[in-house]
Amino acid sequence: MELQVGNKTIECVKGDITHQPDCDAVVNAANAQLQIGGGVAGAIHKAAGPELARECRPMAPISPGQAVISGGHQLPNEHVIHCLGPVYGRDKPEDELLAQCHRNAIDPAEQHQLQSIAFPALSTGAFGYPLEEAAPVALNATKEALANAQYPQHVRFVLFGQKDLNVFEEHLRKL
Ligand code: AR6
Repeated sequence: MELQVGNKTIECVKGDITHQPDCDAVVNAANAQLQIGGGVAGAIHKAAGPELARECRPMAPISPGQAVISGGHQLPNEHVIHCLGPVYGRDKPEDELLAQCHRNAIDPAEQHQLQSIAFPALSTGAFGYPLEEAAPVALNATKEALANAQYPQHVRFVLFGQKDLNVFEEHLRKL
């Protein structure tokens, strides 16, 4: 499902964040050290190869809400934008930090003039943010950031399961 926001589009799909070859960048649900982890970070580092962790080392550590950009290495994408989402119940206020992640991920896309970026549902796995709460925060922050930027033109949210996709689509309709 896709929503037109001004001259930009926000799309929600079911899929794997490492299989988005038509996007200029994918967003990593990173850890503070920007090293291989579980979930999205595990899949992205595995697909990108060990050079990704090597490139990221000098940029670490990052703090909740922050985003940094690297090359995509063996991924089909030119760049990876690494975001550290808030740990639910620990990094507060969670909603503001999660919104910051989305705004801060769009900043480097603007600087590098990237047409399209793909986000996973940041913080909703190991970091415990309930997906139903995270979806409106992620979508609203993205919509606002896109309104103030020239790039990216297209943002895709890649959800791992049908249930998660349904929740994102429900909130996308309300935007
Ligand atoms: N493609 C798309 N979505 C995925 C994929 C995938 N390949 N794999 C998992 N998801 P998580 P976080 C979904 O845990 O909560 C790591 O260990 C998953 O179902 O990757 O921000 C890092 O090292 C969930 O909805 O990220 C950090 O320490 C969402 O992506 C920590 O976990 C995010 O799950 C980050 O935790």
